[in-house]
Amino acid sequence: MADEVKLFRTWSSPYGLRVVWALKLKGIEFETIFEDLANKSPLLLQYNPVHKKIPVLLHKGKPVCESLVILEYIDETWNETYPLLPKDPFKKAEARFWAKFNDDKLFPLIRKASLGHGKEKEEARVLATENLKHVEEQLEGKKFFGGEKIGYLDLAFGWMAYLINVLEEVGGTPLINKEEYPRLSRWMEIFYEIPLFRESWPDRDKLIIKFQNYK
Ligand SMILES: N[C@@H](CCC(=O)N[C@@H](CS)C(=O)NCC(=O)O)C(=O)O
Repeated sequence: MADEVKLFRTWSSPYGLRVVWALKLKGIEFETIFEDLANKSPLLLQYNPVHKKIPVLLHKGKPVCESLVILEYIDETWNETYPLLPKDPFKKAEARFWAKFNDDKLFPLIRKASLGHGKEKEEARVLATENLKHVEEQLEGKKFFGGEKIGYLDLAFGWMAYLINVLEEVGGTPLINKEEYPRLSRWMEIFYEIPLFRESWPDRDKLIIKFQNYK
């Protein structure tokens, strides 16, 4: 393999899948190393000694950690094919802002709204539905968060296309419906059907069991 690209990830991690999608969009060949997080490999601990988390991208022997950082690394390293981030500094800042909002706020809220219990779960559900409105607004007049083509922000939000309905089912907490979130619902359908990503979707039944166990 000319460029020596390896990706440490798990079968289900949304952070790992972001990187898979970015590599596929760029047409980069890579080897996947599946980690068991209950028994992390010495290589994972060596390459990500700070957080000890997947994903890790290894490029020519050098590790890059944190999925959003990895997306930017991929975009800058293979910059002649399929741009992920906008060129315009303001649009780039906006994309980074919403990706950070997703990781710091939205995803944790949705997990709590689905997998939490009691008052904490209900409070998270209310906040999650409020915050999902911001996401819905980002799609106004656009097919993708990136505009006419999938971009960095689509990859950051990509977990929703396969995980939201699993979390809704496990938590018994409906979050997204076509009436309140028409653009986001449509985007989730389109994203899920992208032929390039089809092979990457984790098995839904396995995900249900995984999150039931969390709960
Ligand atoms: N902010 C990190 C989050 C990555 C993350 O949370 N990875 C989880 C799997 S989904 C992990 O490796 N967890 C192992 C652990 O916490 O020990 C990123 O964007 O890469």
